[in-house]
Amino acid sequence: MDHAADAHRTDLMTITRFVLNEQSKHPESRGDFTILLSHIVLGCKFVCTAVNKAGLAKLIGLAGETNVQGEEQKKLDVLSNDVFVKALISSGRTCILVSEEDEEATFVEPSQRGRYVVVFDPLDGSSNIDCGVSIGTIFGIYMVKHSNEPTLDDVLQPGENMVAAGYCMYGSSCTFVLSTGVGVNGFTLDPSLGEFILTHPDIKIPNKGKIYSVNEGNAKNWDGPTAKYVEKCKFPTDGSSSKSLRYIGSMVADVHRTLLYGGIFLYPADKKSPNGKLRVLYEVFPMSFLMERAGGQAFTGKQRALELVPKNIHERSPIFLGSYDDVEEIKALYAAEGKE
Ligand code: FDP
Repeated sequence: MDHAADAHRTDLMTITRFVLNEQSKHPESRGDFTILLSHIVLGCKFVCTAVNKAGLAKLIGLAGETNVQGEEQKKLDVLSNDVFVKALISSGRTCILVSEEDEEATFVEPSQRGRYVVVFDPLDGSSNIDCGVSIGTIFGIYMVKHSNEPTLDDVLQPGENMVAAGYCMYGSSCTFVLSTGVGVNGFTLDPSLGEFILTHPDIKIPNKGKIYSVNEGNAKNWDGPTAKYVEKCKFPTDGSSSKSLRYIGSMVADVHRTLLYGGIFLYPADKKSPNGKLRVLYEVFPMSFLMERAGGQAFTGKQRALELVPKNIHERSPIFLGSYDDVEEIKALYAAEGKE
């Protein structure tokens, strides 16, 4: 990218203009997706501002409530959830919402109902809020199957049925990464304009990377293939260089780095958590969707992640995602274990 030219750029590709351009390729489109996305973008801008002001406004700290996973909720989690739920319902384009923060799915009342199901984690990486480390919002969008009478069946669809997925990272800059099914594009918030501008067109993950990303503190409880894989990252036997370890502990930030630089992000199963930690609908699926669309892979230890069919809305799954060749290696280790 030519940064000198960027500084003088006058023809700005905002996210709205980008999605409208995409929409114009589908003459039958009614613009519903563009409207829905503009409400998600608004939610992200609001949360970005709140995250930036959190230290000042004393928004950080416990809100005195516990979320459905038994974690203490922070004020920013509560605020972000409220903002997204309201923004999504008021778009008039949603019929079911599933949020990490709400035990039950929200069924939008018929007068405000649209055709989309949105699954989201309004503020992922909450243990990083208090120290100002990057956190983010993750979302996935499905088309409802039964528009007259939406049911949980409309939510419990495999990830490959998603029509779009993305995340917004609240870091040193605010970055919105989106795939509407073909390709992955990244937009950076220009705070002076209040607009997301296309800065990372057509992101492709390198086929192989030099970084692995995992919470090694759980190593004593890992299964054989995960332990062997991480050992290979550190002590390769094929003459290649060792990989570097980078782990922020904030899925959006760890996945964003993996997408741009290549490598692998792992949150495996272990003896204490046989299903891993990350949630299928609003963490594993959207990130797997983006990885595949960028040329990478996502694997659960048993199957392609996007083929999973969740049985409940807060289900968890182990996940290995990132560069194509790196994920291929962990797949081979699981396949070899299956033959033993
Ligand atoms: P957090 O618990 O801080 O909300 O989904 C939760 C998540 O963060 C992910 O963002 C992150 O990748 C993972 O958990 C970190 O878990 P560990 O602390 O167990 O490594």
